[in-house]
Amino acid sequence: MARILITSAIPYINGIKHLGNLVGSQLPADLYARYMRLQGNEVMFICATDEHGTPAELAAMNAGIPVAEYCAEMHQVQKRLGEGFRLSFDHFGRSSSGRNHQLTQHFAGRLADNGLIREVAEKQVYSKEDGRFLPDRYIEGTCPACGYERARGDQCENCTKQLDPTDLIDARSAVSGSADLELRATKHLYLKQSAFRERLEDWIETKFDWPVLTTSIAKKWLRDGDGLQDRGITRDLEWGIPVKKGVEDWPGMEGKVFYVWFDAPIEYIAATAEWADANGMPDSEWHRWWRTDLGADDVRYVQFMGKDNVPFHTLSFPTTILGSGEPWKLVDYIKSFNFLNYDGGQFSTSGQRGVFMDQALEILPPDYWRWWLLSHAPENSDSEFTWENFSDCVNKELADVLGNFVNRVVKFGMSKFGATVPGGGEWQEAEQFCAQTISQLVGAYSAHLDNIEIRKAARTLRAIWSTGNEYLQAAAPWSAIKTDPERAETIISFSLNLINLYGRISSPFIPDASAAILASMRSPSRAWPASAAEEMKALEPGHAYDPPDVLFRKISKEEVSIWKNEFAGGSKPDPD
Ligand code: B3M
Ligand code: ZN
Repeated sequence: MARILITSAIPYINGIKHLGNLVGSQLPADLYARYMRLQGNEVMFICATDEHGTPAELAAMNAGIPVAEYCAEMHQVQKRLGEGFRLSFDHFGRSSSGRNHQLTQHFAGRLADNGLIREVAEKQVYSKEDGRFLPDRYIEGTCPACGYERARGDQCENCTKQLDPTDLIDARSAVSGSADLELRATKHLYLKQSAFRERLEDWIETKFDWPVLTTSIAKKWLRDGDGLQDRGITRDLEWGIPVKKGVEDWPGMEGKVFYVWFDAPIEYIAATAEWADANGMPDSEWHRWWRTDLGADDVRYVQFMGKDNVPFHTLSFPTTILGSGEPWKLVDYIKSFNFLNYDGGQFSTSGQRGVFMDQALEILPPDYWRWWLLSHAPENSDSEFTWENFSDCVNKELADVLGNFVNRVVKFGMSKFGATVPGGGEWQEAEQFCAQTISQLVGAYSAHLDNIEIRKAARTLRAIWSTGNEYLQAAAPWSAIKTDPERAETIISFSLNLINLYGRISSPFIPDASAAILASMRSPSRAWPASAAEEMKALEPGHAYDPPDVLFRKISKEEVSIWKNEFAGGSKPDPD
């Protein structure tokens, strides 16, 4: 069996994520991790919170609490919500961990030793009252283009114009409000990404099996003259990983921290070390996932992320890895996603437009969301959430097709034959045909999951469920029982086995309903069926089962109109 390392892009700490964020990395990564485990592979599934950078400091400032406290709290909140959606991480770490400090400083030291970091002298805004350099986002003033009075030093939120801090009229510190600002000379570290252009190009060229979305973004950045510029990897912030060369101080870099995008991907490695620490394991346990000289040479590493994160994972992070000159594991496959829109616009965190993870779980169980989101994953283009589409999908596919099948078969079976699988006679043409169709579909379903083609996998699973319904409708045990009770037994026995199969193969999409099905069928195994045809005889005559609770309820028109209103958001839609 194979060893699969899976990472999801690590969500920013500054607030609860919306469903668009969820379907862009964590949820599809979970689908894949669950499937790979069912297949009997050894899986390491890693995620974390991304805790550094100006957004974290600003969010803490708004909340009026120290940033370390804010991050600790929000980490717990995000961890709990992940559990609520049944995200089966082996570890959900924190980019502010000691492990990440140590590894980030280690990588920076290696890159410096290998001549891949240069120091650049710059002039930067310094606030005398705050006693610190201010990052661009910490400077506020009037936009020279539109007159908006709260424009930031990097961009005007009102007219979207990109700005330099010196463009602002009446510039002041966003920390203290002080206008006592001056330009001072300072130094920053730059990572010489450009030195890796050819190596990265050659590497991407070999990835002919990657999604076009991933390679097209990577190639665009490699081609564009300014795409692969050397990048500043230090910032003037208090919260972050102090700039050090390994364990040594870095002269001239006092008071500076690494740029959040430098340390965030390193957290994939650090979180695996955190996992080993949390379980009292030695370093060798995480090394065997990450160091090709220490056991990771047979690991397949798959990353999941939104399209906006692709350049950092195809160019910057590989530069860190390759530039270290050490045998760290490089990614083997990158699955990226377009954006999910919300009801005719965009999700907006600041405008509270759309459904956020906490709200979603307050109104419906996780399987409802998982099924809709995954079956509409924005793989080949952006996709859109509407309440009508969501409720239609849940009502038809989960309640009518899957839920109703289980319900009808169990109800009828229990009332006629009691709580055990009936005997019946030989399979007839209807069973042969259904079994054959389902075997083929399960094969296709499995192939789509292997290829991480999520919509195709969902479509095929839906077809597997429908095939059962069509079979039951045509076989009509409720008619057969009147003239040929043994025939009715055969049909119910076959159908109970179908239910059992559904429980086995549906769990990557809908883990709770699958667990409920398997528990009620007292299923002898939870693993992926080696052969679907064999599986259709797994529950033998006389095998006892229990009636499951209602698996899915329907969503009413009234609920749709209430929720539509409730989640429409207060302010104008803006992209974030
Ligand atoms: N936190 C951006 C995002 O959540 C960023 C991902 C980091 S992955 C190393 O989309
Ligand atoms: Zn403006």
